[in-house]
Amino acid sequence: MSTSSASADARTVVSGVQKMTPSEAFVETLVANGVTEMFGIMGSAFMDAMDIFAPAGITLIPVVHEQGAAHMADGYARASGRHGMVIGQNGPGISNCVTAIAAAYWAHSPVVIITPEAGTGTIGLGGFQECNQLPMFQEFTKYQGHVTHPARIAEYTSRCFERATNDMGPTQLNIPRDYFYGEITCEIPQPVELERGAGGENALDEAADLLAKAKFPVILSGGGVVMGDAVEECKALAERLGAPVVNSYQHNDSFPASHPLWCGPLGYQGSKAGMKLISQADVVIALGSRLGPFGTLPQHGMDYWPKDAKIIQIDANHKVLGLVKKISVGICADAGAAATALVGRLENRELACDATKQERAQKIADEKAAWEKELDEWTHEKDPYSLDVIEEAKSEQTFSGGQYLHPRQVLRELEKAMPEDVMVSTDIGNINAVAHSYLRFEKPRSFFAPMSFGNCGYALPTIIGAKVAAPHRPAISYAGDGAWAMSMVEVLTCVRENIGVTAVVFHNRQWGAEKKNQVEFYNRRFVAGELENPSFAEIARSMGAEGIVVDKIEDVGPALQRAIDMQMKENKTCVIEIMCTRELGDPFRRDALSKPVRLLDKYKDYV
Ligand SMILES: Cc1ncc(C[n+]2csc(CCOP(=O)(O)OP(=O)(O)O)c2C)c(N)n1
Ligand SMILES: [Mg+2]
Repeated sequence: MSTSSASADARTVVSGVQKMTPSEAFVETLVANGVTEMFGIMGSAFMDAMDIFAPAGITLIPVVHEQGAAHMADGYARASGRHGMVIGQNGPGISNCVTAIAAAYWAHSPVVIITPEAGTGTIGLGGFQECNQLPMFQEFTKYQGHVTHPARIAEYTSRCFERATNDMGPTQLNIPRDYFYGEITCEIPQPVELERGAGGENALDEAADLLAKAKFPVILSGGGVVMGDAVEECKALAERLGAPVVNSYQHNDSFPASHPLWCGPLGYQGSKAGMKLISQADVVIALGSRLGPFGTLPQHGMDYWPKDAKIIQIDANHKVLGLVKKISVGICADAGAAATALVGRLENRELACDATKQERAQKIADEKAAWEKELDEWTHEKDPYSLDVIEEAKSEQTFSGGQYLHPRQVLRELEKAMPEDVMVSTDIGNINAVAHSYLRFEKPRSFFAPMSFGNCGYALPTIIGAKVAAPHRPAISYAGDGAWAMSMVEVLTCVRENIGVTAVVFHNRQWGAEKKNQVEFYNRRFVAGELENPSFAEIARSMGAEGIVVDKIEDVGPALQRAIDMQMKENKTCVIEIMCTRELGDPFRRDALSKPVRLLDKYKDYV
């Protein structure tokens, strides 16, 4: 990767009102906001600005497909906390980004997408690559700055940066391509940072009173704890209360897994220990969480959400307070500042739960031990479909002459072999979902899952962006064979740009997650679910990366170790293709599917 070794001069922003071109004003505003890398594919629409990226200390990392670029910007933002940048050619280059910007929106990532558009002289005439680029993103952006005059380009650019971090989500900067040219007089705005604070005094007092009376308080640590760098503050609150801490869905990195109070994630394929403990809560502190509807669905046959508990919800976005779950107190605040304010209010106070701190600690330890034991013993899925395909697999050989492996065993082996300080991205799919039970982290900004938009093809480009932001950290992506094929072209980006990542592909020859719905609800009538693939390790090698096929359980850990060595020592990308049986964990959308009803005679057998 060609990282910017920009001189101090390149990074010094011009000050005061000056004459410059709009391209210069745009690029200087990028510098003022700390931009050093952007992802995208070049195009004539912004070539005048791109031409001066290098002397400004900005590297444009060229990708294979713009969806990849926008996911990379998301991964970059999630790993670093800084803005993630994506740019592309007007029309198709920009429309290619829509899915990934939607994903970034639901990950609350401060991504700025630069969308150069058709020139003002021809807009509306149906010219080349002309389309209205604002409606495409209006659902998935916090702000859309459309440059209305070349002299205002710096102002709009700057506002996009501010809104992306202050409103926590992608923003769009739409620039008619002719507005890069000319001569303007302007001043480059200095970024304005928002200090969120601890929330209203009354709400904090009320919350502290609830906590003082609580007998079994539980903390749900959400994405706000990750984004607000508030793990230490969350820990202090948890320790004062002796409260179990569960991670909100897909935020497994919101509390250190080695901490005695950590109980694992809620939601789909989450931790039974966490679910059992939160079900006993009389007060829940949702710290930095919107309490998204998918994240607290029943799981493992347990409807664990404590319906009678008092809920204290703390979030930086006031619009999510009480939106999904009924709450007793809502606090609009920075997660860390609010947690600290609560600890302060509880400091010299006798709490109802103080008397049972030991007892509760024991209960937490027991539940965790029971869950670990269950995971150790849960070597394969046990539903009738899975048992059938496991039986079938016994008489089959993989293309490399080995055996198909049980996904759960593979996931446990990967967990054991995880390097320190690892970053992991996951995709959407059955094995990736089951992986939630096995992905544990010590620090925030380590886990990047596709969140609520839930698009297949997320993991590889996202981890590439994360790796660019944090080159010193090992970076691993997980994907099923279906999702992998959607995104694997970006291996070329890794090879071309010398970015080393490790990609684990669970090769089970099917669109498994959706097939499991056909098993549970459609009497195993499989439609369009089978995938006969070539070897993904071989494809990786032909792209110039490394590839390892794993078809023996004892090879899983060593393969990961080898790939991480390649990544960290040689910047080399390696695809680990793990041959898995077709067995499948619990289905995704039990909440949204029901057994089919057919009224027409013609379809009567399809029930
Ligand atoms: C872009 C996109 N298309 C389709 C889906 C629907 N979908 C969800 S999971 C899934 C199957 C994933 O298969 P694979 O990646 O092979 O993983 P597996 O379930 O087999 O482990 C599909 C098609 C989706 N979430 N995103
Ligand atoms: Mg699959």
